[in-house]
Amino acid sequence: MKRIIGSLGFVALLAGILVPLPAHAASTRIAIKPFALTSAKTAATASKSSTKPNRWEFLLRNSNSAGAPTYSYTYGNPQLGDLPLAGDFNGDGVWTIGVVREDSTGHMLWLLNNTQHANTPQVQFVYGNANTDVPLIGDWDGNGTFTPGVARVDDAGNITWLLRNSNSSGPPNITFIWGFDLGPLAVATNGDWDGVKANGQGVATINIDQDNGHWVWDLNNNHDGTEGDIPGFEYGGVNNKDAPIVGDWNGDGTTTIGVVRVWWDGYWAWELRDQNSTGAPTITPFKYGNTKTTDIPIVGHWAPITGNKPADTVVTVGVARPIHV
Ligand SMILES: [Ca+2]
Ligand SMILES: [Ca+2]
Ligand SMILES: [Ca+2]
Ligand SMILES: [Ca+2]
Repeated sequence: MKRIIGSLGFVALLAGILVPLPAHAASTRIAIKPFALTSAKTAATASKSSTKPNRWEFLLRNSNSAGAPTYSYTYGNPQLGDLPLAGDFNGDGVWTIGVVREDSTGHMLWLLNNTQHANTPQVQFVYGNANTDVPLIGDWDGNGTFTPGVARVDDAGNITWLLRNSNSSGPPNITFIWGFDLGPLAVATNGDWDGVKANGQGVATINIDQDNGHWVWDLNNNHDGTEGDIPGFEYGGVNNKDAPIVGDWNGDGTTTIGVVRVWWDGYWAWELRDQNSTGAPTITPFKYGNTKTTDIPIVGHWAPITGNKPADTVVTVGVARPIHV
């Protein structure tokens, strides 16, 4: 999987996890990798093999506020390059954990769980190419089940989105070209930006405005190549070391924007907004997770379904932390 390194070492996300877009063309591979993975690898290299991080520890909290994790458990292995992700893979309303791993043939192996705390993958399949694609997971058809997709950038920088509607190996059900990769700090993500379930989750690119260092969010609702579904806008930026993150923070059915900011003390500060537009955070900023332990921010609806709206659809915080067990 292509990932960002770059001078800022930036991350971004797939439905729940920060994953960057590849730089264009394989030729100049500006070593792209989420900084947390990079840090984990660096730490692993510097330490004895017996103490290299060999598990992701998931620390998930049922509230967008500072405090202790509601759930904590380990799954996946950073040494194998596992990229953590989260989604509702079986459509029961609860988001759970998975990882994407490069297999021996250069493809992406998806190892997903449908229950919190599961130690072994309950669903696994191969989808996408590790060397060319950025993995995404989303509810592309709006039926409530999250399934795989990839963003593939060609040599000209055009992005092809290849989305599949079932958690199994096979061809994409939806393919379209949209967006342009502006460089190694670009980000691919997805969400239900318009709150219209019938057209499912759309995709998005988030690029840096080279003049002012702000993130520019470009959201597509409808799986076609037309521009301007939601006019581009700015939120967050590299000057504050912000990593973009998206979620339905208020449970109204619409996925909106946010950033996690590296605070002076090394903690992640979450600045989440309930509208897809420029403006201030609408949720009181809070700290959760720590860059010093190389936590990767990850979000989802972790709590059991209770029959209460909007509580049943609110997306809340979490981190994946590389540890040694
Ligand atoms: Ca589920
Ligand atoms: Ca679906
Ligand atoms: Ca939609
Ligand atoms: Ca919302």
